[in-house]
Amino acid sequence: MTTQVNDLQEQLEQLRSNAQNAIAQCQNLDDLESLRVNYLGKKGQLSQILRNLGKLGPEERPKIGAIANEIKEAIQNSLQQQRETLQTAQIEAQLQAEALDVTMPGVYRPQGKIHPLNGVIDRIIDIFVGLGYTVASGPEIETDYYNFEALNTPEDHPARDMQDTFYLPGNKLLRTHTSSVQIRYMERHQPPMRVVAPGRVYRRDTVDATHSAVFHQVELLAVDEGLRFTDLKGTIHEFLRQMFGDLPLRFRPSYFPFTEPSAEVDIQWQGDWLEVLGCGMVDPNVLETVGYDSEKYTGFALGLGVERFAMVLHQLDDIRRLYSSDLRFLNQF
Ligand code: 2NM
Repeated sequence: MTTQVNDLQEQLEQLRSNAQNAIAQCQNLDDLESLRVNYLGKKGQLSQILRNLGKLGPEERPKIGAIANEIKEAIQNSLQQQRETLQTAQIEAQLQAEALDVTMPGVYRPQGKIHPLNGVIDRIIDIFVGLGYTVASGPEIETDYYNFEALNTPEDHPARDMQDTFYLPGNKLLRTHTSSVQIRYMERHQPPMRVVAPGRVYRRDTVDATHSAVFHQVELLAVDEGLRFTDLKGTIHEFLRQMFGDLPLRFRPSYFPFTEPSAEVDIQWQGDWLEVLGCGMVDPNVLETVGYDSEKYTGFALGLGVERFAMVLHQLDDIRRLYSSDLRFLNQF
């Protein structure tokens, strides 16, 4: 064997040993790639050694070539092995860093919810919307005209008494019912019309377990040709059935200045008759006041107190609970 052969063989062995040491000590994938380029790349150390292959005789060349191939493979294997080791370590580290302790206590996030009164209003409105009604609203500060006069409420009617109404400076008042919204709606729309008006109303009542000076009403109005009391009855039956289920109900004759005939409706609830709403055929005077032809059109209307419904549905014994903003109470709904 020539010295040249021995020389090359030695250089190759040295290269293998250097490369494998460097690879074993390499701690990241970028550096590892640099090592690959340095040892095995086109201008790498192995190529440089093999440049001297030409100086060898024809029978020595294949021998060194075989050794070079073996060493190249060995370095490639070491690179691959170290690459896998580093990749595994990288994934392990990432898993470690992103680990979640699913047994840790959660973070308290207070969450708002619908107030029971609004929940009841939503349910009522949903039923009437399902029956084809449009939702309307109007001002809480009203004039005598919209709250009383247009509603056929004579000057001497008890509802106009100073005791019931909050009067404001400048001939204004706080609406005592949402019927004022119906008048405003009729002024701007022609029959046939179906409208439902939820909202806050005000009465000068002494506050106790069943009375509040501020409460909520839903009033409903339909005006069309040929509407009769049976249409009103059917509407009420369907509404109360959806609201309370199949309960016995009864209509009692009553009086409201804006309806004739008028009735109050009771449901049988836990053994007692319980009044839930007032209703009637809209007085022709009301229709004429907004410019409708009362010979051609008839209307029916109803009004209900939302707090009453909420108290029945949620078994409350004191209306004031609904306004107390006591979270221990509100969180139950
Ligand atoms: C009620 C009872 C009966 C009512 C009447 C009207 C209007 F504007 F059409 F005349 N709106 N609501 C009405 C009728 C309200 O509440 C107990």
